[in-house]
Amino acid sequence: MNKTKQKPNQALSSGHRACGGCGQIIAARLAAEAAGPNTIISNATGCLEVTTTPYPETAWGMPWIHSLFENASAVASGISAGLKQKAQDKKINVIAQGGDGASYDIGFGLISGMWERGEDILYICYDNEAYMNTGVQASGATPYGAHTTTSPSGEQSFGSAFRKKNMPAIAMAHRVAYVATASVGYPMDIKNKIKKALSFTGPKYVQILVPCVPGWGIDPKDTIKIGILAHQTGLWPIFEAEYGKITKVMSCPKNRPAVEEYLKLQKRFKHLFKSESGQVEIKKIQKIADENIKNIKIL
Ligand SMILES: Cc1ncc(C[n+]2csc(CCOP(=O)(O)OP(=O)(O)O)c2C)c(N)n1
Ligand SMILES: [Mg+2]
Repeated sequence: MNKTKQKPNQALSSGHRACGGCGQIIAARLAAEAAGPNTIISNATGCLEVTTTPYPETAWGMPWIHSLFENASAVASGISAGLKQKAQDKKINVIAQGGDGASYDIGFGLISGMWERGEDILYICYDNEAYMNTGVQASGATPYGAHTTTSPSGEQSFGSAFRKKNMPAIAMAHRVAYVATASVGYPMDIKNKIKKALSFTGPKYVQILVPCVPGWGIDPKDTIKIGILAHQTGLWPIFEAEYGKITKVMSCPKNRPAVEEYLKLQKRFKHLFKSESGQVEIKKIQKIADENIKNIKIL
């Protein structure tokens, strides 16, 4: 255990229990730093909560609350209402955050309600594409072909048979003031987008792709590289939208790397490289990347 005392004003300090190379903890620190000290965070249950707040310790240097897996957005709504009641001069940012399971699945209804009510809250989804904290079960964000413990690869299966749900598009359909996607592969982009999001009044949604070392079966040194490849291949489009309309897109290189370059670094896709029928599945994944590029007009 790291017994170093937390430095004052450190948004998210070292000494937490996240894995070496964890994409989520890197992204969460960048987001907390960008938000600054006048911020209250409501965190869903998940790896981020478990690794940063083993009772009675905390790695957070700012007001932070955890209640349940599903209700980070409802707790944030309560905080926001309380702040309004106090009518203070200082602007306090309210952030609700959680993993993809908390955001795409179990907390989805409460997030949708928060957006409908136009709450002045930034929701951040740290998307590691499965329920990692409880042992890598598939979520609505799990991509096609990925092996998880509930979509195992084997003789009868090539991993997840379902495509990743398009949550940023769902946020846009709610006419959320600002929607952005980001990847831990581009750290400064995360900081800029969090700052920009907080400059809007009303609901904001930022989804950050965060590779998970044990869940994706990756080398910890490859987290950033994989975060970049997700974008460059076209599998993870990075863009911004305001009030339901796309305003900015991060362009991909002219010669996009093939999806194999991304897939081959991850054990969750290794079954696809073992047979000819696996190659057919890889072609389907390439098609998903090509469709993303076409739909979002990245090039
Ligand atoms: C109502 C309820 N159901 C299930 C759980 C068990 N549970 C805690 S965290 C978690 C998975 C979290 O997954 P995700 O939101 O993607 O975050 P990650 O751990 O991947 O960062 C589950 C299933 C719970 N705490 N509460
Ligand atoms: Mg997850």
